[in-house]
Amino acid sequence: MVSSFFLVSSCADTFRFLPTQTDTHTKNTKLCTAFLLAFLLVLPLSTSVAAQGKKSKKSKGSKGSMNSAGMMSMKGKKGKQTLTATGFVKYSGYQGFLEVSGTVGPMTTIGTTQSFGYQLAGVDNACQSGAGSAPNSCGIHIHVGTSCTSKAGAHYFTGSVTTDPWTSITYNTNTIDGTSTGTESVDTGGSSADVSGRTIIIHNWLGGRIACAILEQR
Ligand SMILES: [Cu+2]
Repeated sequence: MVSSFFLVSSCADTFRFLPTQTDTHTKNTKLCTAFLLAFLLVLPLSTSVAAQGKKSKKSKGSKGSMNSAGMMSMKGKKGKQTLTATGFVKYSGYQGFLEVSGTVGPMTTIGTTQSFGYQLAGVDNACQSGAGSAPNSCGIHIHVGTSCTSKAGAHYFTGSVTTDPWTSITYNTNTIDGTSTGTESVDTGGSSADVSGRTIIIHNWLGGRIACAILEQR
């Protein structure tokens, strides 16, 4: 490129002598005119080729990222639906004083196993060392029901899971402030779509149902 510009500038010099043309000058001028024309033709061509090269590289890159982004959003919708239950209300018909608040989730599903953390407040202080001997004592479960204004029905499990996987899923209360945090993994036999919209039920130490919230994608 540098040598081309050098040639162009030396050609320009030959044009300076145009008024006093000699044979050599005429020859040089013709050669230079041809060269300049060729140079002027080649320069825009080469720059446009280079620009096209850049363009195609760019479009390839953006196509790739669009594809991977598309796949990620598909994954988000299909395989890894994340559910959360929050805004707990007293279980329908529960007359006790316990008012549970907090969150169960994010809940993710791999295969038919739901994994989730929970951060709760206002749970039963009697659950400080975990569950007692009563059925569902200090339990934290998905139930089949889909509303917190009516009864939630039985524990949720389906398909290849034929015995209740929820009987051992319990919380421990921190007696200082009545909170409870933890993580659980439960094979319910169902997909994330199967558990979406169902109820999360919190039980007290006696096994009674005290609080309810709906599992939703938020
Ligand atoms: Cu339950």
